[in-house]
Amino acid sequence: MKSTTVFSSAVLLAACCAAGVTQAAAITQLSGPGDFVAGTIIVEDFESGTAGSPPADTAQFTFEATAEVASASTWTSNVTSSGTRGLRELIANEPMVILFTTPVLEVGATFGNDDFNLSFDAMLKVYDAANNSLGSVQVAANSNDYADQFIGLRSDVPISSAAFTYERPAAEQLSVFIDDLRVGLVPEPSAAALACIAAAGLCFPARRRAG
Ligand SMILES: [Ca+2]
Ligand SMILES: [Ca+2]
Ligand SMILES: [Ca+2]
Repeated sequence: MKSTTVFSSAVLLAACCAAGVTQAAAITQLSGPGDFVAGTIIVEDFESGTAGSPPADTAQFTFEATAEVASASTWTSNVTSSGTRGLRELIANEPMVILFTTPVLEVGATFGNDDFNLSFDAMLKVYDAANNSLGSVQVAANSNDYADQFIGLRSDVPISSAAFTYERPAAEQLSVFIDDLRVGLVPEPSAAALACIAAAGLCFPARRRAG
């Protein structure tokens, strides 16, 4: 049984190498904010910004120069998941890229500005610290022009940046609009684990004695 497993793994590895497959993260799509399980969750609701002005970077989030705080009354028929404002990408056809100061394992947001008569997917793509793609998820926009849908994911590899984008050319010139940007941080080692690492010379002899 064991030799069969080893053989299968070897065959799989050889097949992957032959096909040039890059090892990507395991990505799980999240259906809403309630799916987040991280111990530390940070949410930006964009309510402290001024509509029509660039958002202020926060301790966790760095925004692009082409991002602006946007009024829901202008961009999403006055419907968004919090308050009266969200974040809009100024350049149509461009993704909304957000950098994370502390790496995360979960990311998501409400999206909208999905005007009538257009049928397209919203996409969320995530990247590691070296800007390698870790994977993506997509959601079909309901095209009611409300920011009333969620897109999010969980990765088993730390995420350093995320890009929200609309499928082109189907989305034509629609600007990406997001609200309630939510991330779940990579858990820090527990105090007990840190103490054990710091005192490894003490921990391991103790384990041997116990065994
Ligand atoms: Ca709109
Ligand atoms: Ca808001
Ligand atoms: Ca919508």
